[in-house]
Amino acid sequence: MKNETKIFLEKIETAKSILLTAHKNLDGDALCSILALSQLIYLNYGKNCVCVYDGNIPDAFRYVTLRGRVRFFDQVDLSKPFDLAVLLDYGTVNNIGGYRNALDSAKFLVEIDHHKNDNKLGQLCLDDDTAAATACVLYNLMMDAGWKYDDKVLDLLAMGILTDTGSFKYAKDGRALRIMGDLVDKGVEIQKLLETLNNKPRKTIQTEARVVADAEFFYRNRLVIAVVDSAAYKNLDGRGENALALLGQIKGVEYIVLLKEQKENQIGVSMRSKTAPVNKFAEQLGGGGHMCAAGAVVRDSLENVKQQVIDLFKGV
Ligand SMILES: [Mn+2]
Repeated sequence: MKNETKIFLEKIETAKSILLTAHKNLDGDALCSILALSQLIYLNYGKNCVCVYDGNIPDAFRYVTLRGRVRFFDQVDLSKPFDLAVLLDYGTVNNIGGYRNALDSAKFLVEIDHHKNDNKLGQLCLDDDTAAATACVLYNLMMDAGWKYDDKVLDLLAMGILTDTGSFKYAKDGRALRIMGDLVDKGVEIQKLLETLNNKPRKTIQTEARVVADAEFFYRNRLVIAVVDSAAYKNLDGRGENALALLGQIKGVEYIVLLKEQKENQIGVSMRSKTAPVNKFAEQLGGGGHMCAAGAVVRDSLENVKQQVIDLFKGV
């Protein structure tokens, strides 16, 4: 067993109160990693963790197992310092929500992540920035610790991996697939899991379809930009993954950019690419991410941000 794992197990054993959280606006990996770890700690130590989030959880995840266990931070008493806090899948300190004080006041802070981050917050870092998902890091931890698990843990780990890798599109090596192979051998049914996500509001899908229909193409169709204005933004569920995926299916398109007017002068930028690195463009907008999936939030008007993006991709 790794030394870091040993330290983590000791901290769990002695903790009377444990807080689990992740980045703002939970995605599948963040949500499922929180829930899987809470269930592992319950199964192996009989302890109930407090699980909190800030921002939104997409409706599509409503039927994820144990979903009810994670609560909006403002509705939970976080005033008393926790013995142990675990921050999962957070990326950078900018992505931490209103529960930041509870992390700072915790007696011991552990982070479990797969994002590149030069400014780590954890006193103990169980990170692997080469892993395809935090759920992969958690699976390796579970195996290293020799923890017992149940079907819920397996489903949650599988869901985290499936959503964060875009059903393995973003897996850069075979490790995520080998982990999934083991999860399937242990009883996970991928089709059943994916079916639980087909649960989006009608207005979401119809908004995404309209956004796709109105998309604009640049640089010999290499770049496509789709825009969600503030009125349409209310209808989105998650990041507009369907719009990004549909536009990516177009012949000749390499870069897909979705601009979302979250509020006046605050534009969420989601970027995808088929093969070329896109995170370098996101970084120039003050954001970051992975090779083929990145993003940023820019405080400017929709028009200005759109022009910035067009300029940024000049020459591609
Ligand atoms: Mn992740």
